[in-house]
Amino acid sequence: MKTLNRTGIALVATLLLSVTALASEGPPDQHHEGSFSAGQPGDATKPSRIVQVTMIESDGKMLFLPNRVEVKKDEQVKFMLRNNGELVHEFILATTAENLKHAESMKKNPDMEHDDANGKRLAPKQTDEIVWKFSKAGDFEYSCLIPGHREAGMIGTIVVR
Ligand SMILES: [Cu+2]
Repeated sequence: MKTLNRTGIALVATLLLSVTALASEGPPDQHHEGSFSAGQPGDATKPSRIVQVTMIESDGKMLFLPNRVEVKKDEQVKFMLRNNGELVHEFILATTAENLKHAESMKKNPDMEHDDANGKRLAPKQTDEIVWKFSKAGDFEYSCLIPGHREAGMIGTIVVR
């Protein structure tokens, strides 16, 4: 019986190892790897323009204040984030196309955690910050990708010229 148990444990351990190996050999999860669609992570030792962004809930809507930010190409911005709502919210900086794709995958996995250079998840009353260098010109956005929140109004536009 003891031998059998040991064999069983060894089998489970082997299976776990194979699963882990498969997971790490799979294609990289796009939003957690390498390049970012809206520019690049900033350098906190260099000067940044401060932009305060507050997350609020009001009359059934969920909003970012402000919901539009204009940036000069190659400008570095420090987003000072504050969640003033009663719910958890996110701030994910990307192109609209990337955020929509990401939102689809969050519908399948709503508890997906974000602690990427281009995104933060904030508990109610929590503050956080993101330093970002807008090295690409174009139209970008910040959005909360928790299912239903983007639809409720949590989108902000970023114009980089
Ligand atoms: Cu939200």
